[in-house]
Amino acid sequence: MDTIAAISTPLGAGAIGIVRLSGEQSLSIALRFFHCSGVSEPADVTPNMLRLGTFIGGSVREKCMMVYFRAPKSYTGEDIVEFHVHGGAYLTECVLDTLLGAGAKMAAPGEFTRRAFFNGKVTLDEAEGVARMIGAESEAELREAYGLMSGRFHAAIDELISELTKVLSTLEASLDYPEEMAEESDDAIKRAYEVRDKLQTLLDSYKTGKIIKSGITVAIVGKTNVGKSSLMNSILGYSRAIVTDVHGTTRDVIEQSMVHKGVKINFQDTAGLRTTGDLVENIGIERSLMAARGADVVLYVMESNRELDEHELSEIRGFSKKVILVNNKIDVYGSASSGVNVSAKTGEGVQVLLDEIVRAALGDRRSADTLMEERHADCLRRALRSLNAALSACGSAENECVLVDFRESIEALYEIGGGNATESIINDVFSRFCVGK
Ligand SMILES: Nc1nc2c(ncn2[C@@H]2O[C@H](COP(=O)(O)OP(=O)(O)OP(=O)(O)O)[C@@H](O)[C@H]2O)c(=O)[nH]1
Ligand SMILES: [Mg+2]
Repeated sequence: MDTIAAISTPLGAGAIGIVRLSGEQSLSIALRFFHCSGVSEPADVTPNMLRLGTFIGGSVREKCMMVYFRAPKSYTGEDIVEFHVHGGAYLTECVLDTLLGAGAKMAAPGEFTRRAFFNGKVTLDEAEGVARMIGAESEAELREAYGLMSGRFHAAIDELISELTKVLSTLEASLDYPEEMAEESDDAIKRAYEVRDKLQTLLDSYKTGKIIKSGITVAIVGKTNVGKSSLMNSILGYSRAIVTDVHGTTRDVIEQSMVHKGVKINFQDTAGLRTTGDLVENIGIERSLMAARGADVVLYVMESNRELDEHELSEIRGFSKKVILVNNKIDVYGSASSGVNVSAKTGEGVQVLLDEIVRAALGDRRSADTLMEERHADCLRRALRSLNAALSACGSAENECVLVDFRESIEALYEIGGGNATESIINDVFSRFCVGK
């Protein structure tokens, strides 16, 4: 296999830039340019140790560090060499060009991790965890990415596979001895139902996974002048939206994201709801309603001295979303008996409101695994479909068909780890990586 090379740090000025080689020729290519006392041939290089030396090649004469990881104890499972040079787009590109000129091949996006996968260093889902970790925008997303990358999620899937495999072999054996094994096969089917429930729970968590990835979308709606824009500004800690005492100040949907206790939240401030003949404002109100329908959570803001009227109640029902009633301006009007009491002016109650938003969107999901990848959800849906088909046919005459469905279910679960994933699935996974990873 070719020896590949790439710049593994972001392009641009930085303190350090890392250029990486992977493959059999890594060390011999590297030593053509790296000069360091006591090192003249590959055998002189101790693995896993940074060495200070000089990289001389092309127009580069760079004091830098080099580290060698000997196969198979490396990220890719192959020989790897990294040069840690001064960061800088031009400098790192010169180093890379020099290595490419010496026979290394430019790495494709994700090719280092792809090699790690083919060398059995990571499973496909663990590799996806690596990509997710690199792209994580919040602590919650990072936590789930670690769950994937560390193999915790994989272990949970493996357990389900092994359970279903046991069920399958019991049922296979019982084909030949149906009467003697009646009790065992009943027991196996019971266990298959348990697996089915676990699959369903995992699949249900995908909704949460998607929210963790993209953030909780929160639409702030309510009548004009109740303090929606003030609330958004108070939450963000700066004046993002225009605030005046004129009714109908906000016209467009104003979006801004922030992170609360490790969870990304995307706020949308909207035009106040009222009947008006103003063409522009009416378009704004239409957009407010659309935002409310599309959000994960709706904050329905009103002044704390008011109760919801019939019209508002039916409007809220129409959102068919999780709605949190927010009573604003408690600094003037005092607290109300239901909903969350806040003052956008003083900031009172805002942290409680943020906690409430996270709870409403994600519930209590401390211990369970959360499904994060569409590919995994697709595999689980297929596994579940086949398992359901198998279970509903159990007991009927066509036992062979039941076994086929059980096998299909197991196959779909195997696909998560990449064991039997097709070339195009694997290509798709790695195409989402950056070059150099
Ligand atoms: N005392 C007090 N005044 C507030 C509070 N929140 C908002 N206001 C005032 O209420 C008025 C309207 O505030 P906005 O934030 O513009 O209200 P809005 O709901 O965005 O209004 P529209 O954009 O017109 O729909 C402004 O004069 C704010 O200063 C609060 O918590 N306490
Ligand atoms: Mg406003």
